[in-house]
Amino acid sequence: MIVYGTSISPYVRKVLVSLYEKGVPFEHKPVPFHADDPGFQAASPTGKIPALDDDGFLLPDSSAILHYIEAKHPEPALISTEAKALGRAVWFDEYGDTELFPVLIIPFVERFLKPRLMKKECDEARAQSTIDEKFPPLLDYLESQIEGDYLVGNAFSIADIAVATNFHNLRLANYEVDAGRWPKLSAYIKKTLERPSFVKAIAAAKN
Ligand SMILES: N[C@@H](CCC(=O)N[C@@H](CS)C(=O)NCC(=O)O)C(=O)O
Repeated sequence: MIVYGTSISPYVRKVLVSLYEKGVPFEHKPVPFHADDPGFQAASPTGKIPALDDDGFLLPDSSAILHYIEAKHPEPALISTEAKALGRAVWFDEYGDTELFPVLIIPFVERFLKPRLMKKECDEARAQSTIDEKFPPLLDYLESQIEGDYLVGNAFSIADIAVATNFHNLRLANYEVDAGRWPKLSAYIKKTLERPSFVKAIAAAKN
């Protein structure tokens, strides 16, 4: 099994965390998006990362890949089959990808990606106004959804993967969730990013 995509990407990190949680061996090819690697291009029709090649079976998209991995390697379960838990897991995966990512990625792009990797100037005003104006409703909602250690029931799931992955990029942007304003979320993110699967996936970006 080959996973394409650098794990600096929150979406690629989702796939690596899932595979580490399940103990599935894989080869990691940490290509950037739109890389000209022919294997990657065949697996990713959009040029986006991640993409998967499982013995010739090609699949793009982090959510599609997570569901594929779940069906092929059901243990330990990262998606419950119980109706409500399943519904919530799919919802938070979607929420992480389409609501959190486009907003939470902005400080990372401005403060980390542009100066370090793109050799461009950071637009700090854009980063700060996003944090001040766009973050609060998203973080308020997450704070309201956390009761225990996990977003869905009593088990770690794709919901936790898809939400927490975005917060590692924020750390790289020198942003930490304010524990005074969002105490449950702050503790939850810290604990989730300390899981061995996240630690390994984060370390993979440094290779
Ligand atoms: N829905 C896709 C989104 C993947 C995605 O947008 N990846 C970004 C990197 S973080 C990318 O490849 N961007 C390049 C582009 O948008 O053309 C998934 O879940 O895998």
